[in-house]
Amino acid sequence: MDNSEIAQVFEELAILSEMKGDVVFKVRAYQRAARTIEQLSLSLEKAVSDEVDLKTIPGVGSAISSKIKELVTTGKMETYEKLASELPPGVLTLMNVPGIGPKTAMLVATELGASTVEEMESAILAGRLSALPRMGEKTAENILRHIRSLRSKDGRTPIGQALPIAESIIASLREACPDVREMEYAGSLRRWQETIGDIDIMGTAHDAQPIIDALASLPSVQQVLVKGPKKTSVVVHPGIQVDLRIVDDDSYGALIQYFTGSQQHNVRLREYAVQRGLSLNEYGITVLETGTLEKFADETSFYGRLDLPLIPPEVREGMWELDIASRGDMPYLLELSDIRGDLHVHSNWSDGRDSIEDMVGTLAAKGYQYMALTDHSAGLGVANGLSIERLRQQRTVLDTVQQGCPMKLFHGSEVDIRADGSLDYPDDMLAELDVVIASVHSGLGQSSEKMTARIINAMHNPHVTAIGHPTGRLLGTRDAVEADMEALLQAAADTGTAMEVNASPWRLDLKDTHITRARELGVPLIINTDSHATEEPEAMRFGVAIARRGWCEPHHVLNTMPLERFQAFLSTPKPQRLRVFAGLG
Ligand code: DGT
Ligand code: CA
Ligand code: CA
Ligand code: ZN
Repeated sequence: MDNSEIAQVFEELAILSEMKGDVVFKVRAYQRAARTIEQLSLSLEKAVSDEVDLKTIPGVGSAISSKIKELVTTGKMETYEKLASELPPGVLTLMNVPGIGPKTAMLVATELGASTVEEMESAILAGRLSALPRMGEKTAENILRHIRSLRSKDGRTPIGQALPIAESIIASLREACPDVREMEYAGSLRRWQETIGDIDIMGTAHDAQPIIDALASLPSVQQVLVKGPKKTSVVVHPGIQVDLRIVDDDSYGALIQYFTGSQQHNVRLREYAVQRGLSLNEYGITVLETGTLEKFADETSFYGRLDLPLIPPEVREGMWELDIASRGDMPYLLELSDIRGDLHVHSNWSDGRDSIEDMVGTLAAKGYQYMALTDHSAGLGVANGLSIERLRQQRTVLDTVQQGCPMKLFHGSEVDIRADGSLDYPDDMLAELDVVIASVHSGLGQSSEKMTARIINAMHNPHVTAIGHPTGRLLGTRDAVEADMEALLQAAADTGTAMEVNASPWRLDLKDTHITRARELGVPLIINTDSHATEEPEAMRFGVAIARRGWCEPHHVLNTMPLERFQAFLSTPKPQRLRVFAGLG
């Protein structure tokens, strides 16, 4: 147990003791001990084993000294355990809400029986808090406001918003504290879940305090919720909670593993470990027989200790990943570097912001072998869709851009699937195009029967390469259309139509579970960014991650094909082109 862990225990002891209603000097003594221990340069563990008199340390009297000895030698502290067991469960959790001090947390836990923030919220909404003495309507409202400010509208933030925030925080902390060694985001963000409850950041450094301080003083921080010696929680603009933890290098593997979760994955992994006589926690792996705690500097060695390969974070959902990994069957999941092209790209010829030249330049710089320019069809008269005349004109422009461009440029269109299932360009026009992405953009409220038939009808068109953003959802803004996904995927397999994984983080459409099913049915998947500006091709990483969550390997994804094979795929008539996709012809 290192000094910071000991300090943490005293920090919590102070809170518990205050809740219990202990005399103030006792509470202060624990707080002071926590701070002193954190600053200490000598290791308390070593000091105890060398029988150094701890009372020589400023702020450490005989009571604190014996508590430290107890903690270091037994790993436990009776006073702490006793206090924690006397107090209602969850009181420390409730204090994560700003404005909730120890007294209120106790009151809420005992009088309202709430042990989680959610339970507290429902109790307040039911008017049970304002009914308590010394509380009242105003306090209740304030607490509710604080709970809400901890969350965004529906309680979760789309990954497209959360990820850049996390990345910029990490970059700022690294810049402010050159002492930072490892630092990365964990939790749902590292698993690339489509929405994020809060941002968890883990790191290692010789000295945690400057990093904790640096986070608190970032301009985007609205509120500091908790500030301990090794961890802190803050709220950053626009109301997203960030939890930061710093440990020593040799514990990082266990830490990042624990806080990457998912909780369900960790529960399963713990069961798996116990069967092997091992117990897991955020500090390491304990051999049950001897009580020895083994530490792990990285996740590979952590999983390795359990005779498992490193399980990719994207599939740590407590589903079947442990069975697969323990059988030695963990597949190589698709990576960003496997992607060879982007086949849904707009320019300022329709509703894009940037020119064809700029979009092509950006994609070529990524090292892609091919791309498809797919501006909108004219149909709705919105999005500045291209008339047949302009579409043909665009082709000649693209031919010119192709000169001297190292990347193959396919001419395509994102053609609208009309309400009746017909397409927005006649077949002879579609036949002139290399790539046709067919998408639904209007009449989104149709019944499931109508919508399913409408999309399947488009799949039967021999020129339709893929269905674009198949469910039409916008994360947190617009629900998916009603449609029978199983029927759509089956029809895609039957007709040889690809299904798009739209990588825009506001769409992620198809989503992970659909991707799994599509893969099982042999439906070709195609990961596109639907870019409308030169910064958007960057979104490919979201598409790849969501495909990894669906256990995609490169051979499940069309645009991992080298150019020649992709061209062979396009030039083979549907549905026989599936044989090219399957590597059979
Ligand atoms: P979120 O923030 O709701 O999007 O989801 P997560 O997965 O990021 O959850 P979070 O931030 O509460 O905790 C991060 C990880 O830490 C979580 O995936 C697993 C681990 N963890 C946290 N609390 C517990 C716990 O009480 N039990 C277990 N087994 N794991 C926990
Ligand atoms: Ca989280
Ligand atoms: Ca968290
Ligand atoms: Zn579209």
